[in-house]
Amino acid sequence: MRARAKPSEARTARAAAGATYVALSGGVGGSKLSLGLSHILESRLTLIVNTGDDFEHLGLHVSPDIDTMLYTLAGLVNEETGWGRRDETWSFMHSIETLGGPGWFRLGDGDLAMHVERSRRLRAGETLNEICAHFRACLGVDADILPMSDDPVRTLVDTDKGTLAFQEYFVREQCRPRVHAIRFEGARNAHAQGSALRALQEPTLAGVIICPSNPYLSVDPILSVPGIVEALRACSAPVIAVSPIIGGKAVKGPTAKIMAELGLEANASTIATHYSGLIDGLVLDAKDAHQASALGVATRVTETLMQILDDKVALARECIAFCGELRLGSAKDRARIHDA
Ligand code: FO1
Repeated sequence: MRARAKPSEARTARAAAGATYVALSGGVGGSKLSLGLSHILESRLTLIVNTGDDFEHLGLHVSPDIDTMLYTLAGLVNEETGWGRRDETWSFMHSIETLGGPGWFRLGDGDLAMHVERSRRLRAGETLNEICAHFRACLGVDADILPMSDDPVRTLVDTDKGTLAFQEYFVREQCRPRVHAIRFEGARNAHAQGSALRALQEPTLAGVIICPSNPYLSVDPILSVPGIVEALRACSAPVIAVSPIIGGKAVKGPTAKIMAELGLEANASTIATHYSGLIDGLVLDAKDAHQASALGVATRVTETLMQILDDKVALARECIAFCGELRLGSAKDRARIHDA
């Protein structure tokens, strides 16, 4: 458990203004819980989203995790893939492949508009965050969606096939190469999103939730931006994480495979160790209940598999309740220390 102070003014502010929450998220997995949270919290939710997967493709700036979040919260996402738009058409991809262009990264016709417009605005001098706020307003999304930084941070994967940019590893190579290390180029000189740091300092902040995104590929890039870890450690509210591992497996994606390749056991204990010093609590799946007492951090056991909207909202409720329990616990601890 991390050490931090929780001033009583924070409790008063939360009660008066309505509790706010911050969530850290990558793409598909994290956006599911974010959707559940947004159903309950609406504009009281701020999402700090990974941009380590961003890249330039066909001359366009593509921000996959931001777009997955926008589409998911706007009700536009392709439910089958978890990314891209539903009811998409693919004329552009067919045409570009006919011309001998790259077909490995699929940009649907509707989705293409997002990348063209984002790239046009970036060239005109707008920041990634300003553009994201504009798209959010256009799509009617209440929750605040913040790129972790406006500066370029790029996830690089060192593999047995050499160093690959994230999308080369993830999409082009289908996560097949063996991973030796993961790096975040540009992180050291990046500035954390100012509004993200402010959201973490709000006296109304009632909890921070690290979504069940891949800790190594999707959450670590956010944590690599200077100032984010410090703000999490200093914030007055509990920080919790939801384990992305259920019964030794990842729901989707390469989390368990990467853990094995990095010499780590794919279980809740490894996740707790990964986030140790940062989190006050870990949410585990019922399948992993037997591990709960040995993790050295407060735990909440529940169903974490999110298949339908009800599952996403139910897990979001559990996270919010867990944050409440941890706030209460620390208030009691303080009272005990005070009484002693
Ligand atoms: N994922 C794929 O597996 N194949 C694709 O062709 C692909 C295209 C794509 C286009 C836009 C976008 O916003 C996301 C896209 N994704 C694709 C998903 C993306 O690569 C990953 O989900 C994230 O980067 C990992 O969080």
